[in-house]
Amino acid sequence: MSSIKTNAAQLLVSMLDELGHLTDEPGRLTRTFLSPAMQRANRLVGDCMRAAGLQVRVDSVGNLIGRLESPDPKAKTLLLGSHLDTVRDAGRFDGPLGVLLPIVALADLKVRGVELPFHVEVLGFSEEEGVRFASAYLGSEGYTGRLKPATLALRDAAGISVGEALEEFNGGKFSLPKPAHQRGDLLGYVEVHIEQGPVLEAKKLAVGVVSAIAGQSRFKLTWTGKAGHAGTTPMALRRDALAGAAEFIAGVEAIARRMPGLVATVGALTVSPGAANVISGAVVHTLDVRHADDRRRRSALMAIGRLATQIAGRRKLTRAWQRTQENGAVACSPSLTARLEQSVKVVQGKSLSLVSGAGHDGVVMSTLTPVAMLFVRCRDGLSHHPDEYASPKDLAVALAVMTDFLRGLATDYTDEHG
Ligand code: HGY
Ligand code: MN
Ligand code: MN
Repeated sequence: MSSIKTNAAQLLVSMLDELGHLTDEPGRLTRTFLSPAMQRANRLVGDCMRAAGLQVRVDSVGNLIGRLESPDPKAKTLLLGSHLDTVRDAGRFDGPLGVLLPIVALADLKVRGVELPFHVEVLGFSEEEGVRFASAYLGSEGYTGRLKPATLALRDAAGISVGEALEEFNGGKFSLPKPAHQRGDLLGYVEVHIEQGPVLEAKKLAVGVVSAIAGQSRFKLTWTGKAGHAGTTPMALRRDALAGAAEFIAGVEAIARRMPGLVATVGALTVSPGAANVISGAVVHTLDVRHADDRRRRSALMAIGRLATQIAGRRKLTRAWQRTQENGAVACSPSLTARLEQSVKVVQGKSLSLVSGAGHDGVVMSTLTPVAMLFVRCRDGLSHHPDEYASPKDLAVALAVMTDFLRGLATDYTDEHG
């Protein structure tokens, strides 16, 4: 690896480390939509973008956008990026890697005197994980003009709606944004992301390319029974919301275990009134269901719906479903991916194509332009955890792939556009 590459990788590692300290929750890494830590992250990464020669702005949905203009004002634009928000108690790579790596790669090309014939925008999306409002992709939906009025009504734990949060962020008024670009102006969107799975590690590869991103459905379920005295209410007379939810959650897991390729998760649950000696009257929990094949995901959702109806009937509970997210599986662009694959082969000798079980901003960006993703090996496939880790050596490989990809795309572009 050339010395610039190693220095560049070391610079990337130090930027990731520094960004990894910007949190809303002391003692662990948590950055959520429009939070103070997110705004500090935008300032820090914005400074890195400026240092690399990019013009920096923040849009009305809180996305950080760094633009590097080509000498040709009529040139198309290549989009690179990922998200700057995190899950709760997160690792420092999921998201930020895909924002910081392109910045370092562009700075590296600048040091080498390489000027790209197309414009480049590096995007730091303001909300991909869906932690604060249980609805993911608010940033990329804003950037692509796909933020829906219904999304503005979603409320966080403090009862603040998306719309109110955006009004406050924009000095009192907010209107749904239009797409940041027209489809014809774009070359595509490329996202670098840790794999968040075990495949690259098992294959002893530093990087791989993504063929498709699994579809996902997310819900908020509310079970309502009847609170009562834990000591005096006979078991046969109870309408215990928590017992019903627990039976449902175990049933969902059994359905997922039976269907290959299906994953289903209940990650957050609240009980009310929430006292040791009170039978729970209401439970609210999330449900996240994913599969690479939309038909299989939908048939799993039917089975899960039937299970809920059966449990609610037998236990005399009511249940309400609120769908907070629905994304079909997305195939990555064959041509952009082939270009990326070529660079992987140049740097790593061989490539590997894999499906992403995790969702990514590429799902939403695919509605505006062709997408491609580069996956980077992460230790034990661990993510959404503070021990998430990608080695400097693998980051150097990913950086070399990105710079080779940009140069290769520049050659293709010049051949095509003169
Ligand atoms: O949940 C996901 O798949 C991603 O990490 N947002
Ligand atoms: Mn994530
Ligand atoms: Mn991510």
